[in-house]
Amino acid sequence: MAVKFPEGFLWGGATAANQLEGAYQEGGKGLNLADVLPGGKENRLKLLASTGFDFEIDKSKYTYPNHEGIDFYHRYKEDIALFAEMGFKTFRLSIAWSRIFPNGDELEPNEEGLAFYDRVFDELAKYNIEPLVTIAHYETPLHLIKEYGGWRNRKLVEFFERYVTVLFNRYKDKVKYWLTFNEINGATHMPILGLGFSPESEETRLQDSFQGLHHQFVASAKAVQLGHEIIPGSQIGCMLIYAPVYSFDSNPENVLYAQEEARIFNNFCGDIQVRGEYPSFSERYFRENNINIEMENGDLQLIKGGTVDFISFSYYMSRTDKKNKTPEEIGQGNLIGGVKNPFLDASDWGWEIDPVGLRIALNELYGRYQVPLFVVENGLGAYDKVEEDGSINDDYRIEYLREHIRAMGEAVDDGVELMGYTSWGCIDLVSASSGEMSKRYGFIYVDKQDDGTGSFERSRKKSFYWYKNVIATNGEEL
Ligand code: BGP
Repeated sequence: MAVKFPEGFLWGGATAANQLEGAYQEGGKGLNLADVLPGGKENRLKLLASTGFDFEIDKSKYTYPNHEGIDFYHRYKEDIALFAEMGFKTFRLSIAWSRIFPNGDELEPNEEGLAFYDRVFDELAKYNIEPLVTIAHYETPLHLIKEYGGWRNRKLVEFFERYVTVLFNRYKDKVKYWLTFNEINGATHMPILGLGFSPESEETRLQDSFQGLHHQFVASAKAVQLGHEIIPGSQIGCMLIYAPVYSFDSNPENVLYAQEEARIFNNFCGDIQVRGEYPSFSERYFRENNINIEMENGDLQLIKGGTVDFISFSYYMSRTDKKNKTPEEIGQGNLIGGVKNPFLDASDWGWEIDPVGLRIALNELYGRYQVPLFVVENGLGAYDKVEEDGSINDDYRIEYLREHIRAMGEAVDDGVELMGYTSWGCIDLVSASSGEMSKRYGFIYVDKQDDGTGSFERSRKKSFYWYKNVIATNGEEL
C-alpha cells in the first residue's frame, strides 16, 4: 500500500555552506574551521578523532577541497534552477558565519557576505522554494577557534547573538525556517566540528565538550527568543544527529547499557532545547564523569524561555551496542560506535543501512516530545560511475531513499507529525567526515574529483528523475 504524506509536506534537499560554496577567500569571507580541514578519508577522519590539532593549513602535505567546494558561490543560479526542476519545496543551506563576520568578533557585519545570501534567497523565491537555514553548520570562524578556544569560551555566546541578530533583521522577509546548531549532540564525539576546539587530551574531552554545549544551549535559546521577536511567525528548530541504540541481545545488562547510551547521546540535547531543562539523568552522568558545568545566573531561565518550535534531525544509521565489547568488536560498528549488527548491510563507508531505524527514530522522538519533526538529512554516500553516454544509473541510491521515505510514511501513519524531508547532499558536495568528493549523495552529479580535477559541470543522475516524481506525487509513487 502506498504511504501518504500530509498536504504541504516540505520536500527538498540539504547542504552546508562550507561543503559546497567554495570561494573561500572571496567576498570578504574570513577563514573558518572547514578551510583548515584536509581532504581524504585517512587524513580527515583521523584528525577529527584526534587531540591537539593546531588548525593550520599545510598545503605541502594536504589538499583542501572545501576551498573550492563545488563552486556554488558562482553557480547558485544554475543549481537552484535544477532544484526547481525537481520540484523542491524547500532547500536547506547554511550561512557561513565568516562571510558575515570574517573574524567572528567584529562589531559590524560584512555587507558583501550579506548581499550574497540575499541573492541566493531571491533566486529561491523566484521558484517558490522555501529556504531552511542552518545558522551554524561546522563552520566556526577560525579566529574564534584560535583566539578564544571555540565554544569552550563563553564569549562566543555574545558573538553568536550579534551574528543571529544581523541575520534575523536582514532576512526577516525572506526566511521563515531556521535551525540553530547542526547536529548539536555530535559534539562529544567530534568536538572540532561542532564546538570548534580540538581536545587537549582524552581526559579533558568530556568536560570541555559539555561546557561548550552549555554555551550553545544558552546561545540557541537566545536565538530562538530573538528570532520570534524579530520575525513574527518564524519557526526555529534544533538539529540533532539521531541514531536509535539497539541492545545487541536481550541480556538486561545490554538493554540497560543501550538505554543509557541513547539517553546521553540522543536525548540529552533535545531534552534541554525542547523541554528547556537539563534532564534528571544528567546529574548522575556528570557526577560519574567528573563534569562540572559553569553557569551564569539566569542561564537556566533563559534556556527555559527559549525552547525550539520543532526538532530537525539527521538520520543515517542506527547503532547496536553491548556493555562489554571484545577488542575485535570495538571499531566494527558505525561511525558513532557500537558493534556490528548482523541483520544490516553497510554502505561502502561502513555506515549501516537501516530504514526501519528511521521509523523507530521518528516514533521515539515524537513519543518523547510531541513537537513537529523534520528529517533534514538522510541519504547514501556512494561511488557513482559516469557511463560513456554520460548517464549515471544510481539505482542503489534510489533504493536507499525509497525505503527510508517509505519508513517515514509509515511513521506518519503511526501518528508522527512530520513537516518535511530534505535528503542530504542533493547535489554532490565535499564530505564532512572524509573530505572526499567521491563520497557522493546527489541527485545532481558534479564533475569534481578527489584529486582536484574536473570541470564542475553538473548533470542529472537517474535518481534526479525519480525524486522529481516522488515530489510530484507527494510521496505516493516511490
Ligand atoms: C552530517 C553532517 C553533514 C554531512 C552528512 C554526511 O553529519 O551534518 O554536514 O556531510 O553528515 O556525512 P559525510 O559527509 O561525512 O558523509
